[in-house]
Amino acid sequence: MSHLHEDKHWPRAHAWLAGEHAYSTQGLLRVLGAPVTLGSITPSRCDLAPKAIRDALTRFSTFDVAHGYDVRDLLVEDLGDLPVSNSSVEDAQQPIEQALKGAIVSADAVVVLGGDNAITRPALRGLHSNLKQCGLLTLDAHLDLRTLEGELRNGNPVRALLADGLPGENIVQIGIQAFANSAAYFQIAEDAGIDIIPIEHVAEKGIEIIVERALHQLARRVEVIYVDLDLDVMDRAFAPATAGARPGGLTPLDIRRAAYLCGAHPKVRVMDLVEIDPTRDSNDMTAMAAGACLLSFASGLLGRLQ
Ligand SMILES: [Mn+2]
Repeated sequence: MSHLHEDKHWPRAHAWLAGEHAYSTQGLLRVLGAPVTLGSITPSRCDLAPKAIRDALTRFSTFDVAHGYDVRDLLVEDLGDLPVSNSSVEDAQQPIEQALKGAIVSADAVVVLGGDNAITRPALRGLHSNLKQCGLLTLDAHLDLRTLEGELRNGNPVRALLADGLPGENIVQIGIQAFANSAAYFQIAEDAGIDIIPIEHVAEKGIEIIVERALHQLARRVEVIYVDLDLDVMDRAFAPATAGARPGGLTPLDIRRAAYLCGAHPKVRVMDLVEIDPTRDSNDMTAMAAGACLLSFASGLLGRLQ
């Protein structure tokens, strides 16, 4: 990164992720890459996303002005990427589940860098042995409840988790888009007791109230919460690197605020960032939005630890 102007008074977020931190630190955040790409219904290069997100952090500082936290006060350990970029989703299940089981031990939280949305099922399964004690909060344009006839894909991780025994009442889905889901799959959600919050409701109430309510609702039922942040929940204008984003979605600021609140909540143990194909990105805007969410989650975690 020698082309970047270096200023010792302006520490960069990529250096923090690489291990540079304040003299004394609090807590532990682990970061794990899961570059699965073969689950994508639209052929993708989501395997390139972990590197694109890490690279995007060269453009960010470590200081969150709004909350007064510097993420350099939080210890972070980057575990690197799992060797799953050429694996089928089926073959990637075990390595991702096992890696999550290891990563969560003695860490306050883990951020998983996808990869396509197929990583959410094994990552959540690695979080807790009893799915009845797990909550799932998705920020996603899609229900991800497609049929399990055929293969595990990025379109059916939530359906697979229901089949695994995750109770529908333990799932809240925020940002679901019109004309991006079918009536048949919406009926599956209804029958399972999943709480669906369409994008229109988020626009009306504001993202912070919606996320706070969802976390509160889940926290009453479960011990741990998994957050699946599919970047396609953003407006298509902000998320060119995702195949599935629709016109009329969330802004980068909305998802960053959501990530802060998730980081701050004591029961949130994992957040994933999925569906970025850097070869489709424009001006790195989707990768930068994801990088900002990683940093805001870390800032929220500092808030949690105070
Ligand atoms: Mn999704």
